[in-house]
Amino acid sequence: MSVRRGAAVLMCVAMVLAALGAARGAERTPAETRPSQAVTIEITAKRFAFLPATVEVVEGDQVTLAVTSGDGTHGIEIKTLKVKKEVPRGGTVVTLSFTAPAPGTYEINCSEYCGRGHNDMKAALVVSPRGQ
Ligand SMILES: [Cu+2]
Repeated sequence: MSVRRGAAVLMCVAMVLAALGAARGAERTPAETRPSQAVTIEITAKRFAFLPATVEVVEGDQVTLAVTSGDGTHGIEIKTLKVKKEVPRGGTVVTLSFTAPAPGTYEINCSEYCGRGHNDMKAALVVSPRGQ
């Protein structure tokens, strides 16, 4: 086999593999994905908890947390996602927006010292896989 011919054969193999890959990708789309959604979840921060304590979203969703304080100043932070906002006293709504990351559980914590229970003031962001 000449070098040239060998190259042509390799090219054909590559093209067939690429076509197979594309076909497989197309098959997978309807079963495993649904369109991402914009979701807004209201959260109240109050000494020393967040309500709800579990926030459930789906991977890839455009999530907005609308947070208000039920008493003094708090903060809301999801360290893994590098998002953080202060939540002032007086009921002002603070929004925190992000794209829901890979499935798993992420800790939400209070980022402003608010008293004795501050270190225990946590909630969970639970991200489930798409298409379920
Ligand atoms: Cu706090």
